[in-house]
Amino acid sequence: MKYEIAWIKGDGIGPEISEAALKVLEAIEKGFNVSFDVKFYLAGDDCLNITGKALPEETVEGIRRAHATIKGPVGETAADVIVKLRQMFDLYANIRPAKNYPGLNAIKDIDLIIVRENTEGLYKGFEYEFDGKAIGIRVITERASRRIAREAAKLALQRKKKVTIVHKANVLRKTCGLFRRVARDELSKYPEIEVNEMYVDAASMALIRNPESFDIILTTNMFGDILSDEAAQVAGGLGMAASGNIGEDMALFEPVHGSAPDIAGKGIANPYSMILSLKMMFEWLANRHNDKELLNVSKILESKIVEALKKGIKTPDLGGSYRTIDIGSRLYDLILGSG
Ligand code: GGG
Repeated sequence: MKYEIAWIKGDGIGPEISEAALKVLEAIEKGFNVSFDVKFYLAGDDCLNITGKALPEETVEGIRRAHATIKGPVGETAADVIVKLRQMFDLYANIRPAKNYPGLNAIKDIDLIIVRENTEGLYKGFEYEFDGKAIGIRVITERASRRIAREAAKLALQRKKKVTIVHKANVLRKTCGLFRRVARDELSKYPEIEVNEMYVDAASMALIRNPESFDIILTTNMFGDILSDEAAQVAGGLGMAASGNIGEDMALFEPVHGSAPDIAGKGIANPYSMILSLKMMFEWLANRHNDKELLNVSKILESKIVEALKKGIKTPDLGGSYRTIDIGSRLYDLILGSG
């Protein structure tokens, strides 16, 4: 089967890390019996400057048509691009793994997944300003809380069977109160899963103090956004952090980080976040289309990343001296067995 992939390079370092990831995709198509039709679309700050729109209709339609989407980081237009796409396509589960890979300066052992509700909370976009006041409305619904809890349970069952619900229900009594209540109710349907809960402030401390105590963190939109940067740093750096925005039958994969304008164009950005996003996409497509070859490819790609890291094939943020595109080229060689 040929998979149509919508690809948005994005802003800042997005085009550079895309080039490296595309090199990896090229090797995979050469080395395995899998095939992709990549179609490029614009979105983000540069797109806004060029076309007058941060998220043009053509991009939205391209994403709708594709089997899956890969998106690079965007800058100041995140609310008009990624936050909008999540709501538009109901990509309700933001799956953000944080785990140690060899050769990184990890703070501590970590192997967890943040399961972030992706369509509501403070990111719903209900913000108003008037008379010297700014007001934001936090929306938490039973429907969205229940389905994200179900997603957390699904993942926990494949792992250590432990879910930590992260909230701030002692202060945000109604919104976090509902999230906690519904998440607990949904998770109670899975007696084999150990469920506990933590306030978000305590969780942010525990992520540094004893990150190995977490398996699945289930949380609301903004808390998940913040905690996933922290977890990525514990694992060795934001440049390794990939994520999936998953809906019923659509998915978009992207690095967790932003567009890093300070290093854009210098050829030193870390593309592993984008390459690991590819790996997550392969896994999702494989499961969805029962494609054993692609599932195998996702495992092989991860093993090649591990091999590359062990060989010191790293960008400066990880203590290496490789350039962005060289990571793609070296992985290309490793995948095709000539590295
Ligand atoms: N600090 C990481 C970063 O800038 N991420 C991009 C971002 O803000 N994305 C919005 C989101 O994931 O909700």
